Amino acid sequence: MKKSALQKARAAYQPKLPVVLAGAVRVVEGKPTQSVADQEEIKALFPHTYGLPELKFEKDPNPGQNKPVNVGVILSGGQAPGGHNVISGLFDGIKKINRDSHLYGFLMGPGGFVDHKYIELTAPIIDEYRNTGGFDIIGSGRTKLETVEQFNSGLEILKELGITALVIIGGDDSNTNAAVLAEYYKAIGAGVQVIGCPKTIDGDLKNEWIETSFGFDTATKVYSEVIGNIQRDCNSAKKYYHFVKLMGRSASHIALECALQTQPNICIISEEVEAKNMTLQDVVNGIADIVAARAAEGNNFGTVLIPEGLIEFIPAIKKLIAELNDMLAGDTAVSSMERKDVRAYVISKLSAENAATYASLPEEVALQLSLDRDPHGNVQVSLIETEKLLSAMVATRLAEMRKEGKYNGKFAAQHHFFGYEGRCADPSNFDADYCYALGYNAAMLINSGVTGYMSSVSGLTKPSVQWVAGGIPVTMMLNMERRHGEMKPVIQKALVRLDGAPFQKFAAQRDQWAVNTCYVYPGPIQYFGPSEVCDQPSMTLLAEQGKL
Ligand code: FBP
Repeated sequence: MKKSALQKARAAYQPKLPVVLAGAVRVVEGKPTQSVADQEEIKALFPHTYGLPELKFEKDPNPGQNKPVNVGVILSGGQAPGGHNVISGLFDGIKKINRDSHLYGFLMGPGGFVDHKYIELTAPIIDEYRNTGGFDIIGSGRTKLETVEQFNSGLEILKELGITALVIIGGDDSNTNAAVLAEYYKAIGAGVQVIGCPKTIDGDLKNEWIETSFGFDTATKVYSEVIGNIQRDCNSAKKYYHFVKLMGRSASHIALECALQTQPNICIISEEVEAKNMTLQDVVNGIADIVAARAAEGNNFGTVLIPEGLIEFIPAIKKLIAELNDMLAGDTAVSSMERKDVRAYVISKLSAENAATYASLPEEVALQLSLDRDPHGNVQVSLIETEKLLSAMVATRLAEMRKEGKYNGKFAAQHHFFGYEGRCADPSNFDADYCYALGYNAAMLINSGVTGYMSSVSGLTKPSVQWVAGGIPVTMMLNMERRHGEMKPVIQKALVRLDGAPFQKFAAQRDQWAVNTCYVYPGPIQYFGPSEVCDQPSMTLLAEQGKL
């Protein structure tokens, strides 16, 4: 395979392991733990893995001989920069334990585990992928690992390959499922340990013990680079408003981080829209007011960042989507109807309140909500082009304001959606080091014989050599939530906290960024050079740890 010059140079990068992991380690047990909420229910559901202690590693002055171990690894869900380094760290870790250890990768996500599709990951394969982006070493998939049939089918291949530990690299749902699998294997005496690693660019798998999920750092740096470039273009031509939608599914962490890095004129935070019970029109009016204020200063250009999940956080639209999901699930009429008739039909079926919300939406969006459904029959909110929806509504609002004599400017919009551009970028030094440490640490957890733990590396705003390594029982992060009509144990999704330092930093400056032009141009990720340029963690993490 032909390699770029950067790829070749980057292959030689040796991730910086925390000092504590550099030699032999021994485990130090903390106190028994409790789940974050619903302790009685979680304890009843996880009798074998509930209440385990937090673990920390320290250097072992008298290391003994370790037996070889066969380990399986699965990449689950959306790609995130650094996945290959988790796997190379895991590989190096189990080889350090014993040179005769073997690593098997299940292909295309949990589906490969259930269907027995795998490869052995040998040193030459691993070396091809060190410090690279993507999940292509074994592929990823979104099959949910949740039934006993799947667990038993997977166990067959584990037994066949002599695998006694499985590492699942995934987000909140995949790690919840990892906890259920760990409990099941322990309960039936399968002799298989299950260890999770926190992955997702969305940044919504974090809590007191897991400071960040991997991939967030690199993805947001890539998006911020491009937003910075757009801002420079915008400030040069001074003739466009750029509406930029940013991936991140529900939570607005990505948009917030990019705003802190680039200082756009406007950044919408879905969690704030929900907390203030805003309507879509309120959001639009807020943007239009800023456009008008800028126009009054002669500035007919600007940037607007929009989180992917915005629509679902607007309370009125959330209610509408819930009713549409129920209504359309059993409805075959809509899909066979002519497009021109859909709107009136849907309005006739909805409750008065939701019909009014639906009627207020632009034609295209209303149709998207009615016609595009996923295999479960749910509305596919992520397909809605919020950036175009908002700019069209802002244009309408500005026309009204012009008539009222409140606006006298020009408004021309450009639209962008950034998501896939950042999910497979070569990991930043932060993610390269963090991921390698997570994988290596997972190997140390396996060597300590534990199950139902998430690999935890903390102290992340310090230089990587000073990071602390250990394990957190996944049951500790669980609470009960309603999913598809049933109460289920799940890891709490971390949304943007309006009382948190990252949002507070943003809120304190946004009025100034709105009217004045305070753009910051972060430039591309740097892999070689001074540490202050190459090794900075995200501003979210710095703010959360009181260092911004
Ligand atoms: P994960 O939670 O699986 O890490 O998803 C990350 C993500 O990139 C989201 O930001 C986005 O909404 C989703 O995946 C898109 O996934 P897909 O490409 O499978 O539609």
